This record gives sequence, C-alpha cells and structure tokens, in this order.
Amino acid sequence: MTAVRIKGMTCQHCVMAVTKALKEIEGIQDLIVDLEKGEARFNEAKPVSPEMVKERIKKAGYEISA
Ligand SMILES: [Cu+2]
Repeated sequence: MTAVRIKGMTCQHCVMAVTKALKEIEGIQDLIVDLEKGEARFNEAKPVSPEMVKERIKKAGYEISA
C-alpha cells in the first residue's frame, strides 16, 4: 500500500475533498483517507504518478508533507 501524508485536513469535508481528488486517478484502488493520521492510503492497480497525486491534492486545497 502507498501512503501519502497530507497537511491541512481538519474535518470530514476535507476527507471528502481529498477522496474526490484522488479516487479518479487511474490506478488508485482501495483508497482510504485517514483524517486522524493525516494521510491517504491506496493500492496501485497500475503505477500511479506521485506528481499527479501531489497536483490533485494541491488543487483540492491541501498539501503533501514530506
Ligand atoms: Cu475540513
């Protein structure tokens, strides 16, 4: 499973926004957006570009923390 740390999620709305941003990316499967841990986890049915993930999260209004 791939885990991505996300900064700025504070409530279920944020979780929804991030979920929406990521679930349409090709290859992302079994997506879990975890508010408590501040991360998104998913399996890659096919290789997922980290740049794409970053861009989508940014567009939704959040940031990836390293
Ligand atoms: Cu929120």
